[in-house]
Amino acid sequence: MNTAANPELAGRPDGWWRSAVVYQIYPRSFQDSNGDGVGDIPGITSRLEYLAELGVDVIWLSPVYRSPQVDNGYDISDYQDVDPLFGTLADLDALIAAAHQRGIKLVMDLVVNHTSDQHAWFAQSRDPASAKRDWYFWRPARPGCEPGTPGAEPDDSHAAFAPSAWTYDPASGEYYLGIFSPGQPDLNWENKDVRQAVYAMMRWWVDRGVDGFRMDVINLISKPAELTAGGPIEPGQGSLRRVANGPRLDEFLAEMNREVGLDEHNLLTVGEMPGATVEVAQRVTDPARHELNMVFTFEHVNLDQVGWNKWDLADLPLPVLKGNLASWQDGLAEAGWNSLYYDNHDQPRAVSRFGDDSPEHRVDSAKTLATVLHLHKGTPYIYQGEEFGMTNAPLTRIEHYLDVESLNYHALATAAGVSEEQVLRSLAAKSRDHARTPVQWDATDNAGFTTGTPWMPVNPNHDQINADAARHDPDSVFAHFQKLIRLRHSNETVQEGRFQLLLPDHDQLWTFTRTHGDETLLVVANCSSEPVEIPTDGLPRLDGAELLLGTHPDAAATTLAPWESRILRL
Ligand code: TEU
Repeated sequence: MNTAANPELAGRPDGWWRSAVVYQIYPRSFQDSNGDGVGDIPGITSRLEYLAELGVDVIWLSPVYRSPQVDNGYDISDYQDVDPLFGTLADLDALIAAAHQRGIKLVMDLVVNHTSDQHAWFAQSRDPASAKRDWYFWRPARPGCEPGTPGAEPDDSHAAFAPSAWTYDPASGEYYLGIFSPGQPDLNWENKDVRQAVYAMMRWWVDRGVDGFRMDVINLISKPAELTAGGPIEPGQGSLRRVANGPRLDEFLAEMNREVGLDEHNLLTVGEMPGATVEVAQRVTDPARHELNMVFTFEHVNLDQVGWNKWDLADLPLPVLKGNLASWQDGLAEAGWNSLYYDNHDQPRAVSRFGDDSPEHRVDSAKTLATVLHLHKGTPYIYQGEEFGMTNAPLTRIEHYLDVESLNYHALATAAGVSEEQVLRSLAAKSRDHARTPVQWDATDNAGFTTGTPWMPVNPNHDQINADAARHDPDSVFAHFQKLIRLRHSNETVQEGRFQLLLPDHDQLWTFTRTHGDETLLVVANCSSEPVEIPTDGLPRLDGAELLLGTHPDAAATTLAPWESRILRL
């Protein structure tokens, strides 16, 4: 049941991930090594020195498995091979070894809520007589409807990236479930052979030396009774929310932990959980339950939308954002653990979204946003390019977009009569494509990303904003991230201190304390583009406080400059 002894495992002491900083790589956009315009694994290996210089402990590698790339690798057709687009298994082994040599761990993305429709399991499942039929969700047409005709889908659920969650298969006359897209059929976790096949695959990766798993939409694996009961489905308005946090979620996660030896081998485990509440996270991350180390909440990245529709834009007042993070800090204060992030491959760039990406304020706002996030309790995640303040891209026409989610939204919304202008406004604010422009390594034509034609154009601002410039500037966003990472590594209060939000209703200041033993740290951050007087009410006395890290030179001033932040020891 457990993995073979692996000498690499020696490097994972109990709870090591509590003081770690993780760096997410989206391989397609990180570094190309062979001139085909797509980032690849040898490209990542060639940049390890950069990551070591930044000081991160762990790489989370977005999917490099074999895939038809319907959703850029989140549709896997072979879990135990590397897609030729990204290199070979040998390249991946070499990356893991080279990372380990530098003391950097590597966590794989695990996408097991669904496979690709090109996976061998699904190919077999298309045959109603196959034992694999039950590995996916197959259902007849809606009673009284002609199979395959419009409106005959088993229910009205939309897929995240397609009009319907049900795809008709003419050969068997039935529909299969794919809550993301037709190319991503959902696995049936009720079937224990499915679960055992997933665990065996995970053990194979652990034996190969990986240090953990980031688990894609893992809170969707236990489907609601209306789906698992097997009979006809009540037609109704479907949403991702309905399939989240199902009845057997904790049971499946505990079983996976046991069968793969996740805790036994001190692997880092983080579950991506859209629709998870802090109560779900309390259960899942309670160490006594042996499920996962931490989860990615979506609450804070869904605050600038109306309801469940990310394209329906809403203003986000600072008290709402900081209050939400504080509620997770409080909720997981006793047991459990937080993950901390603003950015990933699905989100617009933090400095454009929560900061001010104008030339005047970009650097300071990127630094101050980082100060705030990295001083919360939990494991911080940095998304490639965030460490030197990459911004959203100037995507103004539908032709500029490549992502399946954006294109599907554009098609559906315009067909439903939403104006082109409004659709483009939503896309410009929220498209996942902002995160996926190539990393801006330098000021040359293709930003040092490729010698060929990049699969997605580089952001034209790479002449100003790039890693090379940031590394050579002691006042850069990059230098600030380095200091924040060093502070986390060296200071126990940053790692373990109790969090308390101060001035919760202040519209511009994000202030809180972290307390551990005798030490109290105070963070005061001006999250606005205007100067702000530091209030005397509601904050501890600042005289005599020691500045651990600040964004501006005059750290004694009683007025904070726009986007100025200070970390003080009281
Ligand atoms: O994302 C899960 C998820 O909920 C997203 O689809 C999210 O709703 C959307 O991106 C917000 O705009 C994960 C992966 O991170 C994402 O890249 C995949 O497309 C998705 O699962 C399916 O595997």
